Amino acid sequence: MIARPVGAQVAPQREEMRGPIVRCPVPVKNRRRVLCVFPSYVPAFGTFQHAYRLMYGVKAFMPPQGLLLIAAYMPEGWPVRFVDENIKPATEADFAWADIVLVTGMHIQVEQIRDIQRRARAAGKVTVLGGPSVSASPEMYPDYDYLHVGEMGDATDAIVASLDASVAPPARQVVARTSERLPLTDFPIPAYDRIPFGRYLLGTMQFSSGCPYLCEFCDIPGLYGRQPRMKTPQQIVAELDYIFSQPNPPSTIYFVDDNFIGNRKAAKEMLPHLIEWQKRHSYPVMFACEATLNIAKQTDILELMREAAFVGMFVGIETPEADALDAMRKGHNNAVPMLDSIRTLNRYGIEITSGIILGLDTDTPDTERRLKDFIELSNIPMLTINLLQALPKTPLWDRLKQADRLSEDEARESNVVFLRPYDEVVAMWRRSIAYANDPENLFARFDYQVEATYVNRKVTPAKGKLTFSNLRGGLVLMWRTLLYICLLSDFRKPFWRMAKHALRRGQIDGLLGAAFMGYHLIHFTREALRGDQNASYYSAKKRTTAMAAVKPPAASKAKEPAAA
Ligand code: B12
Ligand code: SF4
Repeated sequence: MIARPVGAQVAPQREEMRGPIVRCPVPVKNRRRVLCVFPSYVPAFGTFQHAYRLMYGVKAFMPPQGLLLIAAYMPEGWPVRFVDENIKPATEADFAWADIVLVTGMHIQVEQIRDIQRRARAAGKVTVLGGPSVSASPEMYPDYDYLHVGEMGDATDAIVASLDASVAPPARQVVARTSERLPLTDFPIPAYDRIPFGRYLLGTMQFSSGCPYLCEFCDIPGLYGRQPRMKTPQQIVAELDYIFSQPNPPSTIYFVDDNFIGNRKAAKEMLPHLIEWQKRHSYPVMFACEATLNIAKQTDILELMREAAFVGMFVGIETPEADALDAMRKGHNNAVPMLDSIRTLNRYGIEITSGIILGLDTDTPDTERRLKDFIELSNIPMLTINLLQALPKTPLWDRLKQADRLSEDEARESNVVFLRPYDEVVAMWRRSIAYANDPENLFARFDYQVEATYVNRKVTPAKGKLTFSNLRGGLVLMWRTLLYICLLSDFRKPFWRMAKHALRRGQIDGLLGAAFMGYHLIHFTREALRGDQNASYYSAKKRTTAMAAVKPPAASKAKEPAAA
């Protein structure tokens, strides 16, 4: 998409803002052209595909931090091209240009990851795969030439050294495992100059890596460690400066850390720097993050987050049932009564998005009713309700394997053999998403947020956001909301009810957020209920729509995977 040697065509002042450039320290002798390709997402509750039509130019959810970091880390003089296939597929010309093809991705993107390898191989290029999927399960990718297992570190340097020596595909697959991680304090500023921010719904940044907890189903502690490692506040400020020196910088930035308060002290020390930066620039951006629900006990941190303009948080609530939380080793969600925690977060202007898992061993015939009660009482507008899936290298996987409860049947929605009958569990999932995303229920919960959350947000100066791209984006979103929701949709009535309330209270940001989230959730749920989407976005079940976002170039059509 963007073909320029690292740093060469960046305006001088932008390059200065990037500060001292950290790169791979391996001394290289050759010039290698590097093509970074990010695979397309599988449509999910949390990727907002349907809502893009309401927005100006948006084609993808968030820029991929991991691959942007790797792009920035490449040795000086190695030109980098960056393609996010959610925006535009890598073309034959891209593959022909490259000496090396770097790919990343999650398990759910497995088909797309393999497809990129096939296209690169057809062009005769050497392929390298890193990221969370291969780090957890290298055996899933026998066809890649190099596998990078783990975070950036000694394995990355070893691969760079090999590629400098030769770009011929090695006779046997090379698996490089990071044993010494590069400290986050030594991370380069991700290659934000390679991406068209205007095509993304949100921007991304990373402050920390790792999570101290050990929830049974989660592979984060195994992949990223239990001792959270942090960037310095100065790095964060420098990244913000760099992002805001790019064309069309984002109006919301999502911190990709698994748990923003993995190290509370560090978060508390960093936040004043964010606030100071926001004040200095008249608050051009809002923030969102992921954190554990026990953040509700840290009201000093929440106050700082409010002041820094944090407006959204993804919280892995997983289940409202206390015994189920204990069983999955997520007892920390019970630290404060759940509904109190949610209200506390709302009081600081933070709207919660909640992950929910069905199909747990602790589920009973009462689980569905309890979930619906929880949805009604918590008034959380957006819930990503998924079926339990066992990820490789998790305690859950080990337990189920021992009990012979892992299924390889690709026709199923999950690889877990549930304790309750499979059809009942899937039917419960269907009824639950239908209930949660019924337009009346959904917009009633957004309506509740107007008083409970939106009015509690910091009132920030309009000046910081008055840019041409923000104005254009806002006007287009308003116009398309009017057209596609207020006039053409069958859910215009409940939407209008909420919209009038929000307008009366001057909560335009909240209103527009509800419009695009609601639009996606309602449409996505209808597709899921028709059977076009599956219940566990981790599962291997063949999806008809998964590959629709990427149309490979005509000549390589023959290489589309069977799932397409
Ligand atoms: C942000 C995020 C998202 C974003 C994606 C944004 C994006 N464009 O990347 C969104 C919200 C879309 C998302 C959705 C989902 N996500 Co998610 N997500 C994350 C999260 C929190 C942060 C990702 C990130 O930026 N990390 C920071 C970067 C720096 O880390 P990294 O990517 O691992 O990169 C490092 C190394 O891996 C390596 N590296 C990475 N790429 C490459 C490439 C090469 C060539 C090399 C050499 C090295 C290398 O270097 C980097 C620096 O150390 C992670 C958790 C996590 N800690 O990473 C989960 C995570 C990636 N998601 C996960 C899951 C399961 C999902 C969902 C399936 C959840 C769901 N049930 O709906 C959906 C699926 C989306 C879809 N339908 O396609 C899992 C993946 C499990 C796995 N092993 O594959 C993770 C690990 C969390 C978890 N355990 O639950 N997610
Ligand atoms: S708190 Fe979240 S990131 Fe940490 S182990 Fe549990 S599920 Fe994983």
